[in-house]
Amino acid sequence: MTREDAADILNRIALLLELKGENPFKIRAYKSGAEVVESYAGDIMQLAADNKLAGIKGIGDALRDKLHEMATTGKLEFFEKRGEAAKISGFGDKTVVKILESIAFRAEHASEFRIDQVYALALDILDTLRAHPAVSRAEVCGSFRRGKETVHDLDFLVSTRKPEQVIADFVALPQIEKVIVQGGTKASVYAPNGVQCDLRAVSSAEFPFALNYFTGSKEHNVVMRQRALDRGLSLNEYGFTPTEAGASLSEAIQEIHDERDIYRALGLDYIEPELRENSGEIEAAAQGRLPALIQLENLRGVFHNHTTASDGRGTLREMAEAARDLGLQYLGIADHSKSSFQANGLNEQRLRAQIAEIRAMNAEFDGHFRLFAGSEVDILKDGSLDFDDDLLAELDYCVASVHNVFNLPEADMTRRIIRAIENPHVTMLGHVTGRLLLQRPAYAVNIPAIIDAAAETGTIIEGEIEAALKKQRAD
Ligand code: DGT
Ligand code: CA
Ligand code: CA
Repeated sequence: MTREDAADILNRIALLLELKGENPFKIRAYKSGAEVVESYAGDIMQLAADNKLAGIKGIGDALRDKLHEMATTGKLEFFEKRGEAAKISGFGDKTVVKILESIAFRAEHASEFRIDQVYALALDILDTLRAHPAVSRAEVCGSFRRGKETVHDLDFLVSTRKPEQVIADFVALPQIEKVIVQGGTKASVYAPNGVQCDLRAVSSAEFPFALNYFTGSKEHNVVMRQRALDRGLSLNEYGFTPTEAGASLSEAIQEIHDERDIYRALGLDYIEPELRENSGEIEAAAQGRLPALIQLENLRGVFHNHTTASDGRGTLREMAEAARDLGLQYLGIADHSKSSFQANGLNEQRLRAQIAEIRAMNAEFDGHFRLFAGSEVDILKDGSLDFDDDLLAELDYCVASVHNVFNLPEADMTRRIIRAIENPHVTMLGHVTGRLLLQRPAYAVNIPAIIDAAAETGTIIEGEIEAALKKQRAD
């Protein structure tokens, strides 16, 4: 093996580590090792073979062993293993690039969690904190309380007169894997699934202010603080302090017992955490025109559901029973269509059989509950649909979704989707951006154009809109 070959392997390892989001020091060690191997004045491969690399600057112990292996065996097992996917077809191959891109995407989001992945843990720790004899109030704040789809960490807040005791008991909880830092009034720890949990302990008087501050968002806080200043109050996580201009307010601000009082003191209606993103909620609260949030009891049924006929986990009957147990009034069944073969999509014959099964089952429900027969029909590359109109007309509704050829240019993808929703049988557009939370990025699509087309054709759009628009604005 020549020194160029060896340097090349070290550089490739550095690239793979980079894509994987590894520790930058490690990456740099491989890169500078490659440089040394290329430029060293003596016969570095001979030195490596003879185990005489000690003392050469830029070549640490780990690299020394690897160079010895390469010089003596002509290969490096560590790299063969790591680079398997890359080696089979060589760099530049589309598949390998895709794999590496998805590794990089995952690495980029490695410290994020879907809210459902941390929900049970958060409530479990919260219950434990609330049961603590020295704790009077406890909440989970941050992005979790704002109901974001993904969170970086869990921010717990308690009010107590014995912060040190509560912190000590918190870090000793069985739900905690590792303590990162521990102080007199706060601690940061890791739970076994890798999610970081922060705890802050404050007094009862500070609690509403800390709750408001640590719920965020940061952008919401900035505007709240400015609004307070405009009224002669300085606002932070501990309380209101009158500025010179607000000296006359010192009595009024004694009466703050919960978050509502903070908003009231600033001339605002109470803003639900889910709305605190500085996206117009403060103006709306000032004018008394905040929207009412959807409550669980507003949910009467759902439409985008799969059964074991395609890639769902429950049978049709199990799904119907679960929906009735949840108190829903109806359930739409929309299994995949035939082009989604990876999801065991239904062909015409299987779909017709399912429609008949649904009609028969509905006869059992004596009017209190109803199944709707639908399909999640693939939008093909050109915007046509996976089933012809005759079959679509037999369905109660139709969800149209993109499941393949994600890499179209934006204009083509937009045209493709608009063509699909212009079909009068299409009731809803499924997952408009194609993203999988923390797994797959959104495809390129012109969301405002899709919204216009959907409004024109009376097509419902499934979720994701807020995230998609936010991304579009950021871009
Ligand atoms: P995350 O953890 O990235 O999912 O999102 P958050 O919102 O939970 O962020 P985190 O945990 O860093 O902080 C919790 C809250 O604390 C945040 O929503 C607002 C507040 N906060 C944190 N840092 C700052 C800051 O620099 N300025 C202001 N005004 N508020 C902050
Ligand atoms: Ca957080
Ligand atoms: Ca935090």
